[in-house]
Amino acid sequence: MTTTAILTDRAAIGRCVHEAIEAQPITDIHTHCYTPRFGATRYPGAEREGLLLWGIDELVTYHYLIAEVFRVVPAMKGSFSYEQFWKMSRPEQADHIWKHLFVERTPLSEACRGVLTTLTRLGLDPNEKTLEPYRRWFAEQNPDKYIDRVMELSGVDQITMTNPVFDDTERAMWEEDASIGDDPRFAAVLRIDPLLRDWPGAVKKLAGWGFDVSADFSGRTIDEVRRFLREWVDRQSAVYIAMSLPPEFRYPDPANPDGDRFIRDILMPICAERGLPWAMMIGSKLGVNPALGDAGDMVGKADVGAVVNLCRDFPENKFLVTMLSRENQHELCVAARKFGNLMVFGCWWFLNNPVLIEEMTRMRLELLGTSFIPQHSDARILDQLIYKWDHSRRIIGKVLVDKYADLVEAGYHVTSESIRADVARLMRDNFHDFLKL
Ligand code: RAT
Ligand code: ZN
Repeated sequence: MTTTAILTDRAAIGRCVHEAIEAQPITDIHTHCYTPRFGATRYPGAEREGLLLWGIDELVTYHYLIAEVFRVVPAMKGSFSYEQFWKMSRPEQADHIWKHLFVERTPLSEACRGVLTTLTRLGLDPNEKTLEPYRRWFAEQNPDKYIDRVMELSGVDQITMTNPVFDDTERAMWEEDASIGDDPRFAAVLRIDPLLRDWPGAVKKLAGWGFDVSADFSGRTIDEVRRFLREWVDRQSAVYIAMSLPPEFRYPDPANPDGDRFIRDILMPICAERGLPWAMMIGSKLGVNPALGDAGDMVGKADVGAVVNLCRDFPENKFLVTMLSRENQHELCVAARKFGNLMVFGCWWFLNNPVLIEEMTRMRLELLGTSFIPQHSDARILDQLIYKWDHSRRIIGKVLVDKYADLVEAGYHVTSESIRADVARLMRDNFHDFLKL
């Protein structure tokens, strides 16, 4: 096939899209994976000795699967309790989940299927009745080299971390040695949820860290919180600043003048000064079932109007936005048609299922052309990059084939060159270009 070949039939388009999407390196714009210097899970034994989670026990105890196991072994009076589960060691939890979700039942859910895809792509048989054979295999891997293998299998060229500065363990690691984030395979992101989710609590912490701040914004508060953000953006070499926000998030918000003030007088000026996007992940209701830990969060419909107001009122700022509710997706796409400083990204968390990825990708292509970022992995466990991208790539490819076939029918000359350029935009370039704006 020459680079300028005009593709006229669906089969040729299918082959070309498939080749392009397999060959295209992906920049994963939101994960919870870490450089090995943050410490990693250790095998045998699956002890957590740091923040980089990987291997079979972590894969099987992913919080999406913890939620699912409590559906089939519910925590009801007289039977298995949440406390019992949390008292188990990680390998015991993994054995419990494997038995109930993978051996005694067919692992049909997307989170279950993900473990199977990952094992298969690693060259392992996903039909084992116990986890021991996998544990032996993972015990032979070196986490640092294993990162390369996972990146090669998933086709990811850069993993974007999430670096919550209000997390005491992680903050201490950065303070001890800021070069901990230096690894060309990774980029850092400054995550600051408490500054909007709990302003008084965040101020208390900042005061404890030596910043001259007050919850009522008096005195030097504005300058000092700006100094805090600058210091951390620099320490982490952060590529954007991120927050997960509740469905109730509004801007402006007459009920939350502190939030408005923080955004207007602190966050927006710092992001503009440093040329950094504000990534807003909106629609997570935390801890509706606190007993489930990380698995206990819920989705709620959010207000796209808040994003519209921000994009209009701060034209010098850039906004990377994803929303958790399916019901918000259409309105968010329409908002993106109005503002070049709004980049819609990913199918977040409960939307990271084939049926919804397909629907959202189709809708975004129809409303936005290729000017969006179709997916991020949200991998919490390194190995998940393999399945999250394997599954998403296939769906994005399928939707693209349909769209190119429609163009052929409309008389347009679709070429292999333009397909490769579109795929590059979607899977990598749109993100980097947006950072450079
Ligand atoms: O998808 C997830 O694993 C969630 O628990 C969250 O991490 C979410 O993606 C977030 O970044 O807050
Ligand atoms: Zn996340």
